[in-house]
Amino acid sequence: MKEAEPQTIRLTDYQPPRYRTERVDLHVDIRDGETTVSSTLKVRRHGAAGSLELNGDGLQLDSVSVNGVPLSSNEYEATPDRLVIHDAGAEAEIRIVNRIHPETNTALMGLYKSKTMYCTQCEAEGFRRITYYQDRPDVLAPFTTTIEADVQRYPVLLANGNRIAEQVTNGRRTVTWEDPFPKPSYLFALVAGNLAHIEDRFVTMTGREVKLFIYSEPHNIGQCDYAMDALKRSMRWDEEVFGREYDLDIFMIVAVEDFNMGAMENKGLNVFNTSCVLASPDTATDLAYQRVEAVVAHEYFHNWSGNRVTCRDWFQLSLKEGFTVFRDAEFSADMNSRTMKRIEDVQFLRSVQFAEDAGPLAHPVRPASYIEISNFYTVTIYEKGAEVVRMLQTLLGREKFRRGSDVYFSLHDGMAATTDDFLAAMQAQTDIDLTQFQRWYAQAGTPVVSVEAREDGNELVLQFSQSCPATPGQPVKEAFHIPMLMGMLDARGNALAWNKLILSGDAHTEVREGDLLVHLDKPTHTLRIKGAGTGAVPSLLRGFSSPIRLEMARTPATLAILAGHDTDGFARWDALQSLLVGEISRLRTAPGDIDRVVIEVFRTLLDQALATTDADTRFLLAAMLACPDEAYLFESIAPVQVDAICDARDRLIGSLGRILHVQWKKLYQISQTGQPFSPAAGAMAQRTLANVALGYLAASGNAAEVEALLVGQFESADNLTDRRAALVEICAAESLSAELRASICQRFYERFKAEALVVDGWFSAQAASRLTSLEGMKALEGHPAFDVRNPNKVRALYSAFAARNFRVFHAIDGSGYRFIADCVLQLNEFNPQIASRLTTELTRFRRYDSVRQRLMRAELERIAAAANLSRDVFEVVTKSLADA
Ligand code: B3K
Ligand code: ZN
Repeated sequence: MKEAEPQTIRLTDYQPPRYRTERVDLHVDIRDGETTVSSTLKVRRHGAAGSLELNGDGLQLDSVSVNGVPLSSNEYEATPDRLVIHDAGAEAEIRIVNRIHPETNTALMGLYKSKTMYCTQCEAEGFRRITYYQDRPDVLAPFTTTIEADVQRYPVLLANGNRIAEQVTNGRRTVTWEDPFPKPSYLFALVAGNLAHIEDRFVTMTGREVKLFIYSEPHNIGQCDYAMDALKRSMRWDEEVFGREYDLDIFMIVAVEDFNMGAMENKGLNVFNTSCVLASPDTATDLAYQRVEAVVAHEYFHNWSGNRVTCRDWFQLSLKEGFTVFRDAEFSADMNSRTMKRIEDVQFLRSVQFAEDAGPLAHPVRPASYIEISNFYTVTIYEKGAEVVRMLQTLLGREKFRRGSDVYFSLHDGMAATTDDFLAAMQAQTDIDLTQFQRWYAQAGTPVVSVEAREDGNELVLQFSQSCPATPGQPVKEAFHIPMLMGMLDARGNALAWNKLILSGDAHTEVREGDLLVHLDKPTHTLRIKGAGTGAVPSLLRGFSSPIRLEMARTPATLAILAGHDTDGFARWDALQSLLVGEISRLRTAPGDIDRVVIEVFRTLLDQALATTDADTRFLLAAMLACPDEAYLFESIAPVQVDAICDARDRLIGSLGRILHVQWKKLYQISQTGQPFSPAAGAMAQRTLANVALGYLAASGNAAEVEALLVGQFESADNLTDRRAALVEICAAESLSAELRASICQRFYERFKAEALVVDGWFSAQAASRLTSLEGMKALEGHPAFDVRNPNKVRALYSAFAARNFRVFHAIDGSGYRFIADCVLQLNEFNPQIASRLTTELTRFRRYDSVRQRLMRAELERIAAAANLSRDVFEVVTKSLADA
């Protein structure tokens, strides 16, 4: 263990800081092997007399003085992790000099070296690895930062704010940056390197000109244009949709190769993982283009939701993350296909967040305690947090929601706020009482809404009941306020208008944009609908109006009506998902053919796909025709029998491929555009559809056909989406010889070995293939391109294996689990955050059979027993093991 007994931090213990920091002046002197940080802090006490306590993490103190007078040893106490000044008086100027070693900083938190450049990552608690400071989000101050470094090797020196001075003396360049906006230390950033850049400009809604820069290492600069375009679109969109204008005169993005996550919203100086900036047709898939667009927007949007209004403490993390994910999702929906974006987000939420909510690490959107805050950058805080914001928009309606957002920003500008403040700003706009809604922030777990439908004379009666499973520390849940959007179809699938139907029952309802909004706020509700006719079909949870599991017995025929006819695209997709999950579940134990209903729905959808040229429709049909992935099936079918579910899924895909072979072929052919690559939605939709067809054809053709198809696409593709889709199929195609698979892999590697991100995709395509055994994994681990110190490589190899190579990871002899546990132990030595992330792959044991449960737990126990366990990994393993 890092510290003797890791402390639990609790929301109920929150105390405001004793001292405010009014100014920060930093001087960072970068030299080979050692960097010296001099920090001048103007502090003022507001509260009772007492010591000034500053956080550190592995620091080496040189000197500390107060108001120009060096402190003697009895006036302060310093360790690498803490500096306490016993009496700093009512106001003081504190000067601290300390040394750090970025070159050996492998945790990638604080100031570290990535390839040839120096960069920082401070959220959540990395600033304390740079200098002693009150490293907490409710201490806000304007910063001035001076960086000094060798002029030849580090000609570009960047920090937050506007550049105010620059000079070169004796081969050293010194640049000073001033950030006038008070900010918490987690938003601090600096970069030093020999970087290339592209430049552009943006004129804001009030006519101010902002200079835009994207920096990267010189060999990557040709791949930054798409990110710049996305940045300008984000800036305009935030003005138009949320009324938010950018505030500084300059906005910079820097692309870094070694980065623990996607990107970071430091004020005026966003630092990005290269994977979220770089894009070119040959080196980025459509998914990567979309991710670049979304992450550029997300970090930019943080300038208001996170930076101008920040979090009071880390329990409020979802205040900025949930809201900003909601904002970036709306942006992506406006830029591309709204339905497609919603489907993708729900898919992710259901397979990853629902699993978290059902496992030992379940926590509320506003957690009540943590050991290591880095462990709380979770799908619950981000994605479920965004769903909570979306529900508020559904409840209030768009207009009032926007007013609430305006009020929130103006009331809390320049301050640190809480989720309660956000809710209060929304409450002020509506008569709906949001008191109960607050439970979405406080209670963990995914609510289940069961619906029973029956016809009673000429009425359709819907009986709703809600419940929520126990989660760690929360055995009993109180009812949530669940907004349920619904539509009605008659027995033939025609839409029925709510104003023609007569409603009664005990649920409060209102009509919203054509849908019925039902407020489910009690354990049970009854809704009676008159006038829909016999056999009418309710379309529930339209647009996925709340993050719940819907349980309702529906026949394949009913689901087929919804999938074929519903006017809500999301609901069509969702109905088909239910139909397919049901079918796969049935096929696990039934040897016979697949259900005719499924085949007929697919036949109809394929006909529709062949007939349309509309991008939105193509996206929707591509999503519908794709079989639910294993992660979602594991979430939906209990108990999880890994092999049986994977086999049943393969059987379904193979059968649909064979039975509808002619249509798949036609669809594949007409989807070949013959046009040069474009990242526009229309072309993307076409590629998506073609590659869905490719998957079915690869699963069903004879060996020669499959080889011709896959190798043909692999060779002729003019973009990475198509080439990689072929590679993925080739890696998984049992009908191809091992030699052929290996030689294609080798050719791919030879062609792209200079492109680190493409090589990442090459690693993950192999790691996720069922044909890659543990020996194969070890060979990849030993490949010269693999680098365990680079988080992107770790994710590409280990996480892809654990999260997607279901059969090998879950091998019944426990070898897959052992392999990942060994990786965790190795990573724990130098990068706790990445180690901790990988550990979570072993924590969902409860849903597997007893043999696998035992094997997974044994590996967690082995990790728990290791010496030098980081706080990050410690928290994950102990919480998981406690939840037997
Ligand atoms: N706020 C950062 C995440 C920081 C993670 C720290 N372990 C990126 C983002 O959500 O925009
Ligand atoms: Zn964020």
